[in-house]
Amino acid sequence: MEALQLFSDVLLAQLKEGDYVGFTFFIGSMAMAAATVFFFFEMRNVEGKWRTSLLVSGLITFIAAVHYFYMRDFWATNGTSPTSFRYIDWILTVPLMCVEFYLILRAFGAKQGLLWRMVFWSVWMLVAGYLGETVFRSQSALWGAISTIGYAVILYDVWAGGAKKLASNSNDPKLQSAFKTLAWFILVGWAIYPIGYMAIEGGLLSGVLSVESMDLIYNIGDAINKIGFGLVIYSLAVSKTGEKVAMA
Ligand SMILES: *C/C=C(C)/C=C/C=C(C)/C=C/C1=C(C)CCCC1(C)C
Repeated sequence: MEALQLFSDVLLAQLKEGDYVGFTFFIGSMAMAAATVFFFFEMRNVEGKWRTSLLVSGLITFIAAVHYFYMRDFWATNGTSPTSFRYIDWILTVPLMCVEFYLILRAFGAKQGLLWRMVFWSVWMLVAGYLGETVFRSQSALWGAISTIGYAVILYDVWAGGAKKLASNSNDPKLQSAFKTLAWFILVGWAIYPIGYMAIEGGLLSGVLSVESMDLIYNIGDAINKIGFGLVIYSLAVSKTGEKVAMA
């Protein structure tokens, strides 16, 4: 019996009553998995090049789903932040979100340089954030500021820089409005993460937020950004496919 109990303790993630952070890890893992099935199945309902965009959306939620299953168990077992899993997930999925931008802007002459620029600064942002949460946790504010430089460059690019200029060159209102929505995701949706980060001991919001709320906030951010971002692309793909069918 004892062996059996041990077995179930190890293999089955425990969800304790009132563990709201744990709830969001469970919900997150299922939501990411369900979104993945949706994006992959819908690929056959859209035309040509939009399939690649849906594929990338599905890859983003797939990678997140796998990490959420690990993070969920890590949290349930240890009651601490699964920081490494979190950042491995982000370092794969955030550059893929940059790929989504690039795929949309390619029709307006986006060069690969735009993609690499965005990928570089997103990796910068995440590496600095990781260092601030782990190795240099007592200096998390400094590393948060270094990370924010990367975030600011990306924001500049999509709101005022090269990416924005390409999008305004287009005469396609559907594309422009999808681009605009994605730019809002980066401005508002991505800003959720630094709020969670500031809950670290000694961080700017540590007096207001408990350190556990960091994971809660990250989980909410992930659901909004990964699934929401994918849905914007999905609806663009569907409406562009409709246009093509109407023309034929
Ligand atoms: C799917 C995951 C996404 C979209 C993750 C995005 C993460 C960020 C925008 C993180 C940003 C951070 C800062 C701007 C400063 C503090 C450290 C970070 C890494 C939390």
